[in-house]
Amino acid sequence: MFIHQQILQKIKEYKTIIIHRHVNPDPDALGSQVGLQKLLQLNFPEKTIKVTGYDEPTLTWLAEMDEVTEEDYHQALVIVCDTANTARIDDNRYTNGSYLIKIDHHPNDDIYGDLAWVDTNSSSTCELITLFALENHLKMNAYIAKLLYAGIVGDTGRFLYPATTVRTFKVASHLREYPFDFATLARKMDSFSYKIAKLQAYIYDHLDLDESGVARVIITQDLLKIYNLTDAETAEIVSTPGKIEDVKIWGIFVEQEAGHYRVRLRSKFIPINEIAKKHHGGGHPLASGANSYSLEENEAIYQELKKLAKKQRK
Ligand SMILES: [Mn+2]
Repeated sequence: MFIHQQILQKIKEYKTIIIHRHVNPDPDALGSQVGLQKLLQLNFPEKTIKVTGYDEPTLTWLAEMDEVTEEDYHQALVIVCDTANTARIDDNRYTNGSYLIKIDHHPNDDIYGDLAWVDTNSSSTCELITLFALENHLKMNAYIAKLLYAGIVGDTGRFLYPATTVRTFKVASHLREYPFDFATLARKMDSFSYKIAKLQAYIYDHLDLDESGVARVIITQDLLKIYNLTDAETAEIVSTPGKIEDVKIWGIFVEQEAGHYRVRLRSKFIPINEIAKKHHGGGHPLASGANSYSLEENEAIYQELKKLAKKQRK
């Protein structure tokens, strides 16, 4: 039996289903979580299906979370979307259900759940949820299509990143058939606030770029305060250095309130996830995250990236 059929069978067995996703949600996390919720609500109106986690203020225009009680988890099926490792699951009550399913597209380094659908060739978890709907012949509507489309656009950088495949376009074209307000969504996902524009200007102005194409920028807590930004909002500028032709690998070091640095690593060709793993992180070969606990470690990460770029040039 195919995995999407196995998942559907489990869904049919449970009266209550609670869907989680990762902390610091992006459109793919939120779109897959709430897209799956709305899909199941439409197809199984007799079931109770809830979503849980923190409401990310910059994404409430897309979807909002439910009130989920302890009792809700009693005999419930729990599904976690778009989350590679358990430490990143938003709302640690995910173990309180009777059965756990993981649906994701990140490398499966942390194997969890009673059943897992992990497809690292998928552009996004929203692509997987759309496939799940198509393969199982489930009904869809405009809002579900909008949520799933938003996630695909988010994770592919609007069909720019190499994970964008023929299947991604097929799935996206299917979603586009539904009458959601495409123009508004496209504009929303392509625009940023004035304070983000200011932060982008800062990044272009303060980028350290070496001759092998490795760039870094450090965003301190003071800077976040000056621009009135949260750590979550800095997600919007992760792709900014990559727009520069000369930049091949880049790291964005964001100082956290607790004092350490969250490091977002990106690369155009050379895999950088081994460096992320070495520094308390992981992720995709070309898009990873790490954590640094000192200025020395920030420097070490930058030097390791440079070494990697130089080695590849030879
Ligand atoms: Mn994703």
